[in-house]
Amino acid sequence: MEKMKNLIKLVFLILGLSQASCLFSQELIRYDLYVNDSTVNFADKERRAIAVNGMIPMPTLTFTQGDTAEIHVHNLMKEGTSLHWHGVYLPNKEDGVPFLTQMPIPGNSTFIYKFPIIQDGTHWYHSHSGMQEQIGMYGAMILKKREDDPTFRKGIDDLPSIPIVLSEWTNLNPDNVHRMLHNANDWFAIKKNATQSYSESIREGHFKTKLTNEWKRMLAMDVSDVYYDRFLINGTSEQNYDQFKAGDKIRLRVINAGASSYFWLTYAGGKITVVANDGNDVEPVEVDRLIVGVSETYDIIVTIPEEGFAYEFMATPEDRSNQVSMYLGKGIKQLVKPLPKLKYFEGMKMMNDMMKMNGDLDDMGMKMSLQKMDMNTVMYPEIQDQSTNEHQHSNASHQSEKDHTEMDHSQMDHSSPSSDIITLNYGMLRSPTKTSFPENTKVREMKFELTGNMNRYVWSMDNKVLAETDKILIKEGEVLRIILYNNSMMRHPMHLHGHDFRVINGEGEYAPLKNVLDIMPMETDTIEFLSNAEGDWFFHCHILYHMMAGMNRVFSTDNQASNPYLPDKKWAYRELQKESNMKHFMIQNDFATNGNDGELMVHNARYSLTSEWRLGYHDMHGYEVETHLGRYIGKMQWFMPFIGFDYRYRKMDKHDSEKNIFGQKNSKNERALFSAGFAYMLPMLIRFQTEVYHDGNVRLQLMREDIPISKRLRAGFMVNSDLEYMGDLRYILTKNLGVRTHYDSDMGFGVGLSVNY
Ligand SMILES: [Cu+2]
Repeated sequence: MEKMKNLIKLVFLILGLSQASCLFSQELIRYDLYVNDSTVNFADKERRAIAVNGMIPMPTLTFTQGDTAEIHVHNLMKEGTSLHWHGVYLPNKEDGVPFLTQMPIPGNSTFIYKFPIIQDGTHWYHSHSGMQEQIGMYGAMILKKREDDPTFRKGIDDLPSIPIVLSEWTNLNPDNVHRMLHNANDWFAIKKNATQSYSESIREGHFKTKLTNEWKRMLAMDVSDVYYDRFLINGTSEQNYDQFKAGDKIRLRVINAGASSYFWLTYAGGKITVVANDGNDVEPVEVDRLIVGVSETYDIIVTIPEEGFAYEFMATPEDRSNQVSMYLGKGIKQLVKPLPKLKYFEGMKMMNDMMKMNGDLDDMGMKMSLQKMDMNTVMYPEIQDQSTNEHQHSNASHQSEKDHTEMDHSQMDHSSPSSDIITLNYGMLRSPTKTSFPENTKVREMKFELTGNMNRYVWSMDNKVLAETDKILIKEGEVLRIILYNNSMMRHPMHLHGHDFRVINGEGEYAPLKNVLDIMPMETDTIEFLSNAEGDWFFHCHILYHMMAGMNRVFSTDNQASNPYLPDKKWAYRELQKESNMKHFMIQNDFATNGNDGELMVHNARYSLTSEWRLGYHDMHGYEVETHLGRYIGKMQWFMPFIGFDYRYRKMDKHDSEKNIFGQKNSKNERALFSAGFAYMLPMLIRFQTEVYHDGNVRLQLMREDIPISKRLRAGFMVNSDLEYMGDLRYILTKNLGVRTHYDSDMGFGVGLSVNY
């Protein structure tokens, strides 16, 4: 009996061993991730964050191609969460998008993601729930290439490598950031010194530029929307790697895990060699610098030129408000020249030229694509100064006035000889292997215009937010060729889940593979992907505040099997739609010597409900409340029809009724009136409003708020056909507080504190 038992044991042992040897090539790699609330102090204030295994960024997950990943997510928080594996091919139910591929992982529960690793490359992972990514839920995911892989590149794939996770931090709650963006609050511009006010424009000789800008109904322009208190490289401000010697080559796996910032990469030790992008190999290409779009990854190689030095590798956010660094090597620090401040008015002038009166962009026949012609170059002093010198030189030798547009052209083109700085663009990426699809594959073409408006912070595709569109049905086996045109004033990093797409950049069969496409204003780019995975795949802008504002779509394969993690897909899709069309709330009140007036607003992508009130103490005794419910029409949302209700009660000594400019009598003491009308945004951002009340009275009104006089001083005025008028000046003290003085035809002169949220 005992012998029998031993024999059975032996058999099991042998079976076990053979299984183990089999697993050697296909290992099951398990990670346990504990997601928990945490407190951090990144910028002089204690703030709530979310840490995984106590870390921000989340721990780096490493797998080798052929492994099976098994990731146990233990949600120790009260709120739901999720993890999305960015750039990774996997079954749809493992993709980690709440309400699209699974239900949120409830608080105090564990969810297991399990999928085979069938690719290599630098990828990352992050929460796809609410604003959790912003407060810490991002981390590197490195998929190593096997040495016996035919695409293994000696001298590249065997170099020592360092993951670099770039991110930002704000002490503000990201929900509040989102709300402020939707309310066109210019606090971030004040913090960034990018108000572009009238007095600043005069000082810099750009008064006409500013006037034209407002004539075309634009607010101050910037390359990014949010002010950050701090930028982070692997969760800190500075890192040192002093183990490297002269001649060493290091592969940096750079991941932009920022919520809304692009980063410039520069290196003190010479050229940067780009070898992979979004986890896909590219033919090595040498550059002086490159910009990493939000959620993109770049693998780059840098060299230590000499012994005795620590070479700075710097990441600078696109708005150049700060920077973070890593030092490679040991010894005296070799610094990178920081990127000089942007010339905002030059950018404004460029935008003025491109903006048509109807809010569309006009590329003036330049056929821009693939980041090849970076219009923002007009704002870069480091390139402008260089090229100005050279132009002066060439002008002198030519002795003639050069064609102006041609000059601008060469200034904008990085690869032109007018600049010595070689900047990477998508046209320079080439896959080392063929990426073309099998012949006879059916190709379906789709076009999307990227649309949006800064004033109300609505971001959409074809002027529709996700809440206004159904899933886009696709078939497995077909190629989707997608033509994107960016008709908005900002760049957008468009990300596709679960697939890589080819970027059509002139490299033919060797077109590079990516899963994020940065598309600059006015550019047209073509991407194509083979639909080869069943399920619902998100396609969205990865600037998280643009995504939350509605700039997304879902590609959905037909005849899908049911998803065990998402029993009711129809209901879930409506939840997803709601998330990308949230209501935003704003309130302000002026506590002044002559009275009290304020406004409350609740609005989403299309609708707006506002209530304005005035309460007088002296000249006007009484109060009035005007409420309007309107719907914004068109891409630029300049036109808004509305219905309203107006209530007023007041005691006036002088006269019981007044006449408006049309001679209509206006009983002013007490009235409760319904109205209908519309508002329209005129050039110079003047709001024209007309409404008819149910007693037949008509009111026309012109109004302008927040004229930027100086960095912190705002002016405004109002006149209407009831012969009422108002003028005000407000000095902004903090995000929520200002000092305001105004003169009102009813309420008289007043000074007070203006409070806003
Ligand atoms: Cu965007």
